[in-house]
Amino acid sequence: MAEENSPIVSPSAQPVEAELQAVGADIQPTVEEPPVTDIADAQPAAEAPVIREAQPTAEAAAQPISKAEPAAAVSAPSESTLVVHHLNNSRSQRILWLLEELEIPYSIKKYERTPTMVAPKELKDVHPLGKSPVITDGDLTIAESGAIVEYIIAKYAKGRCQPPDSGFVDNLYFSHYAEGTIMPVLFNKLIFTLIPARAPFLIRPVARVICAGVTKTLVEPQLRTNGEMIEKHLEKTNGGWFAGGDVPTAADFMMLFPMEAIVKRAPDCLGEKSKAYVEMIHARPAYKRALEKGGRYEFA
Ligand SMILES: N[C@@H](CCC(=O)N[C@@H](CS)C(=O)NCC(=O)O)C(=O)O
Repeated sequence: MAEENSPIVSPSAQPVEAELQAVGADIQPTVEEPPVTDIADAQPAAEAPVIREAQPTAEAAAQPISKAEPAAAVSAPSESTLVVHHLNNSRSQRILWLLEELEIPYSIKKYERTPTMVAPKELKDVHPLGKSPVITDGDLTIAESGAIVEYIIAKYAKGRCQPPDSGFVDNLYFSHYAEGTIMPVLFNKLIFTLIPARAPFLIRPVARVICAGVTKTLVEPQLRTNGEMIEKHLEKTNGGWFAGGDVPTAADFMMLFPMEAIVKRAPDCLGEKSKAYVEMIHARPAYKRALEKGGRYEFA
């Protein structure tokens, strides 16, 4: 895909602040600064999706998971070993939503972004990259939201959150696509918004013009192409879950965050079905509980 050849893809695993320091930019926050909530490591684009015909209805999508399968046989909260290391305004909202859907006991340890919007250094005590989400479960520490979602579903969902056979590949594809392709595009958008705001004062107007040009000619077209693909897929699932079944699966827990970010940051790049999908999830009691527990979150 286009990203592979794009000069704007950042391969760095560093936080935005470090990246900007590396290019000699002033990293003091300014009033123009958007929240750094969609930091992603830029990755090569994923393969084209295999989109299959799937038949769920939006009505089915509104069903609580516990109706589809018996609730997980997990004991009282006090006995839970699962801790979500949660950074405000971040992808770890995905994990809270998943846990609330499954009604699994867990506790949250909260971390607040610093004034420069990166994660506080305490997160590095949990995992060397210092990013969120991270979970601990007994002796285990697991980072990377896709890995966390798969771990929780495999270990605690007791057969729930599974795609129908017909949606196996869609679930696989969109679970990986979320961090592998669409988040890097959003990251690029964020970077080109931040650079002018943090450039030395004298070159700021020039940086603004250059970055606006790159965003318009390179980043937004990619966002639009991705938005169209997502929309076409959701047309096939009739506005229901990504894997086409009656319950959300890993793909949904992964896809919501980038879709929320596009709704907020580039709404023109997402179609009506996609926006309705985000609203449908926002209306779910489990999602609302996750929001209450997680605290400040700009994308809902
Ligand atoms: N691909 C990783 C990305 C993790 C990530 O970049 N998290 C962001 C929050 S959305 C973060 O911790 N940012 C703070 C920082 O980079 O300092 C995942 O899906 O877990």
